[in-house]
Amino acid sequence: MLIATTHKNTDFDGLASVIAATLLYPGCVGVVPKMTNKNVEQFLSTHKTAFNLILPHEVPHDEVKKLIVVDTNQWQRLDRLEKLAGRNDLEIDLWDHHMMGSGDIKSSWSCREQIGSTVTLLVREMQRRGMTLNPLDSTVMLIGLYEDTGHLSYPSTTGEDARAAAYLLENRADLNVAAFFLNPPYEENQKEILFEMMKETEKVTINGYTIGFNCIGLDKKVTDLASIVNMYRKIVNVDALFVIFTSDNRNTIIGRSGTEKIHIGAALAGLGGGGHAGAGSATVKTSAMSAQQIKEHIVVGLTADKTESIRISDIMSFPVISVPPATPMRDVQNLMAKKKIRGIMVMEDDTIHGIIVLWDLKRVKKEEHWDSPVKAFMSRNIITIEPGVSPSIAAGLMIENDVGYLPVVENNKVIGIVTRTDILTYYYDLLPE
Ligand SMILES: [Mn+2]
Repeated sequence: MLIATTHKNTDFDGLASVIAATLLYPGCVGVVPKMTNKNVEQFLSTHKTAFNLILPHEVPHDEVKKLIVVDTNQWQRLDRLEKLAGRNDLEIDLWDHHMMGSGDIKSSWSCREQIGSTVTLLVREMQRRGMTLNPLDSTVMLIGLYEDTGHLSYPSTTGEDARAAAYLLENRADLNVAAFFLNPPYEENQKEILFEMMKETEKVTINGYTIGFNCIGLDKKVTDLASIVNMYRKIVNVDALFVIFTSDNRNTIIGRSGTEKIHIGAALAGLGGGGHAGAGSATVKTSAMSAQQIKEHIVVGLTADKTESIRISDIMSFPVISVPPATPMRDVQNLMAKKKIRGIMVMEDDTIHGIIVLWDLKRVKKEEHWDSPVKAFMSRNIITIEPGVSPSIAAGLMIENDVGYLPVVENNKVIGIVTRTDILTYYYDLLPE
């Protein structure tokens, strides 16, 4: 017997990948954990019989010759399949897009890639084989793909995800059905949690990013906390949000990030959890750590994280060309042309007076103005920056102050200059080889 299964608290990516496996492997039966996310449960209640699916207690363990695991690589996240963990004769195929954390499933074959959703990997294989799908299969796979990639908008989304989505749409995936299951209405107790979070959010700045923390006590079970956290992160407008939900004996930490620079999965790996750059979770017993300790643990981890290890000093231009304030505009123009530079600092004895850029030369309308001193045309709005800060902070300063150039100052000396172009080049990875 050949079975395919996924993690407990199954999301649509997990379910869709199981269904995809039943289509890719002839004779394969899908095993869906008993506990699934609310929207998956709702979907299964009406669609279950359309797929080749069974529940964990229905698996005849001894007959299983091959196991296909999708969307996780940990035995403990599977539902009631411990008996299979110790079997040497069991063949295991693994399909997963979780690259962080230590998986303990030893596969005979695997397809693991950093990609928006696991189902993308399986859909790609279907496309390779030239398979034709029915609208129902296409729809559930599209829901899984959209859920994990935020409709192809999360930073983890790749071209492969978009290609897979295109293939599913060509195979008549139904966007109305997808929209229905992807946007479930909020329930009363979910709203209560949201209002509770709004009362107070602690904000901490780490490496230039704003991180929000909430600690919420739960006295009853609330479904789909993750989507509440996701929504609230946008409401409070923080780069990343961690909410620690405390119930009787355990803390459930759910994190969401809006920037790849704050990797939620990595931040929660130290607490025994995991996830992606954009989303992750962890569970810690209250006897092991208080909510406050968990928060401190995350802060320390993020502070030490040097994901954005590039500093302004790495991308700035130097040495800085400067002229004294009395320099005639004609000389400034010649210097720019000769040195092929777009900006010149106006300085006297290490003191910055201003900056003159190529654009300012357009303001020279009359011929005699070329004899005027540069100080008459220079811009005096100078915002400086230190060499050790990150490009994202520099970008923020430029936007805030509407300047295109930031002199880089160390020990009161200008050691370089960073321009809008430098920042964009860095962000879009267009640095010359
Ligand atoms: Mn997934």
